[in-house]
Amino acid sequence: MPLSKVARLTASNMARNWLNAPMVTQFDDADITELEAFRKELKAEGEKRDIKMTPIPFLLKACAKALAENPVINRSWHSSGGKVIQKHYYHIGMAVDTPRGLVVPVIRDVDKKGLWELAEEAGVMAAKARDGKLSAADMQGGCFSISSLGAIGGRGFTPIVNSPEAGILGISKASIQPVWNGAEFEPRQMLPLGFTYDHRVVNGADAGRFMTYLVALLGDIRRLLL
Ligand code: CAO
Repeated sequence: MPLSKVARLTASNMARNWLNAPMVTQFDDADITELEAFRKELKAEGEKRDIKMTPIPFLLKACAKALAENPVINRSWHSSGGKVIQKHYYHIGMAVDTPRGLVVPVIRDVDKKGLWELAEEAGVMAAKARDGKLSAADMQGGCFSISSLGAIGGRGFTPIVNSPEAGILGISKASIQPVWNGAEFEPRQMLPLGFTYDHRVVNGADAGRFMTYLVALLGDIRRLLL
C-alpha cells in the first residue's frame, strides 16, 4: 500500500534518528495520586471554561521546569560534531496520533503558560493535527518532546528521540499500585515514565538527575511554584 506523506516523513525521520543518535531509555514511576485528585477538582471549572484538563498540561509544565533545572537536557548535538547548542527557551513537542500518521506539534514557551492555557493549547493543537491543519511552523523549533500512550494502555515503551532534540518522555498508563510507606502498603496512583536521551549530549547521571527531579515534581506539584 502506498504511504501517506506524513507516514513517509515519519519513517525517514525515525530511521535517521535511530541510526544517528545513540539512545538510552531510563524508567521510573511518578506517584500522581495528589496530582490526579487536584485534576479531578478542576473538572467542573473545566466544563465552564470548555477546556479538558487531562494529565498532559501537568506533564508539559513539569518537563519545562525539569529542563530549566537540568539544562544539559535542553541541548542539541551540533552536526559539526565539535559542539552542542544550549537552549534557553522551553518549546515542547507533543506526539499526536492521527488517521494520516504521527505528527508532533510544538507548544511554545511552556514555562510562561499556566495549566489552563496549556490544556487549551494542547487541545487546539491535537484537533488541528487530527484535521490535518498543522502548518510546518507548528511542528518546528521544539527542545524536547512528550509522547503519551496513557489513554491507550501499556506499562512502558522506549520512545525515539526527535532529533535534534536530546530527550523525549514516553508516558504510559497510570494504575493503582501498592506502595510501601515505611509501615504498610498504601494504594497509590503510579504513572510509568520512560525517558529516552541522546547519549552524545546527555550522560546517564544527567538523565538520572533529570528523571528523579521530574518524578519528584509530579509527586508534589506544589514544587512547580518553587
Ligand atoms: N494514564 C491513565 N489515564 C490517562 C493517562 C495516563 N497516563 N493519560 C490520559 N489518561 C486519560 C485522560 O485523563 C482521559 O480520561 P478522563 O476523560 O477521565 O480525564 C482519557 O485518558 C483520554 O485522554 P485524551 O486522549 O483526551 O487526552 P490525552 O491528553 O491523554 O492525549 C494526545 C492527548 C494528543 C497525546 C493523544 O490523543 C494521542 O494522540 N496520543 C498518542 C501519541 C502517540 O501516538 N505516541 C506514540 C508516538 S511514537 O509512535
